[in-house]
Amino acid sequence: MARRVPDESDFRARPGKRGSRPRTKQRPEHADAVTGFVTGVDRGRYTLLVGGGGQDQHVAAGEERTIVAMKARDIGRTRVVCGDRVDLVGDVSGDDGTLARIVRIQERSSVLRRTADDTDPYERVVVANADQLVIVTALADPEPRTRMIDRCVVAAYDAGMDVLLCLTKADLADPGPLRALYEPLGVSVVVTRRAPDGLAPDGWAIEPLDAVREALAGRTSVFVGHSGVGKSTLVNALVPDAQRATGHVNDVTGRGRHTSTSAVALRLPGGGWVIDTPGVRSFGLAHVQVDHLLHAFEDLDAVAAGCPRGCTHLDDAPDCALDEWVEASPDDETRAARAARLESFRRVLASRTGAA
Ligand SMILES: Nc1nc2c(ncn2[C@@H]2O[C@H](COP(=O)(O)OP(=O)(O)OP(=O)(O)O)[C@@H](O)[C@H]2O)c(=O)[nH]1
Ligand SMILES: [Mg+2]
Repeated sequence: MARRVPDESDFRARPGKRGSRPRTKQRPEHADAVTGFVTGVDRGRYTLLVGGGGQDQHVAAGEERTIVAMKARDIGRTRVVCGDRVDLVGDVSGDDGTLARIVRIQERSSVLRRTADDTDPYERVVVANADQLVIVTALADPEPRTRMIDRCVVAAYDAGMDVLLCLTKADLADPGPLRALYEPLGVSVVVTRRAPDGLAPDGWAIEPLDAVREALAGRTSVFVGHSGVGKSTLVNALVPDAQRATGHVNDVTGRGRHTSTSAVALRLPGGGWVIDTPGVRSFGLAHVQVDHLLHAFEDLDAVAAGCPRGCTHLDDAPDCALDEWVEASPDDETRAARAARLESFRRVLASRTGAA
């Protein structure tokens, strides 16, 4: 419900009802509220973790239990998302059939946002309080799209999150070229594959997991990427009782089936959280400031310092230092990599400024 400023009618029509509608005064304090960590959201019902041994970054000490809650009217339309820490009142026992109420969202350390496309004014908060964005990209099936990766990088930098690029399905294609494209940007890269038949006891396993585990340990990481790239498969490999449903990639369209439909946070053995999210087609950046874009491309940012004043950095920009940087490549391989990076930067830039 929208907050409303009281007007004359409030006072005339309801004399004597003083104090019954504290619209602009403080809301009830809910001093007895307990803290919960949102692990899932499904049609107005929130799954939360309450209590715990005090070892977890998101869960307060106390007897750990999973409870279900709805939003109280106090917080109006504000979206509560996976990863949020909230204050809860009402029945917080977690017993079957009980429903607690979320009365407050605690301050968020980070907010990952996206818009449907670059002109969409409506920005969605995807998850809260994550410190690392894991861009899950299949090396094949579906084909990798550097544009998507670049855009996720921008969204992560904009949200103040670190980036990990996880290249899956290395059993199907060589990770070399993508590695070469992203490692110079300072993005950490891990590569996983389906283990050859016979290696895994039940016939199907993802390897190697050590580097992935190390990169995720103790942190709150959100997995994003196109449908079918293997986000849920990887989560299942990392979290033994995750039981996330996984889907197939359509042979004809090369697209996944959008198997996962809502974000879910799962605790990693040994500490830390992973948040599995539904596959997205694109990552709209309407909410990102153009000025911030270049910062997300560290290598280009340094080069662009040599651009003429007011340079747009677009294709037709005269004397843009980024073009000179490609020209000055020491060999063909470098030239190809630089040209590809510049191209993807310009694509994002052009779509943000409407020049595309
Ligand atoms: N060959 C191969 N296939 C894989 C690998 N990882 C996952 N897959 C397959 O890719 C398909 C899609 O995997 P999912 O884990 O459902 O993909 P997702 O990213 O969670 O997809 P959405 O939930 O739709 O966003 C499944 O058929 C997996 O078995 C891999 O390393 N190699
Ligand atoms: Mg999935």
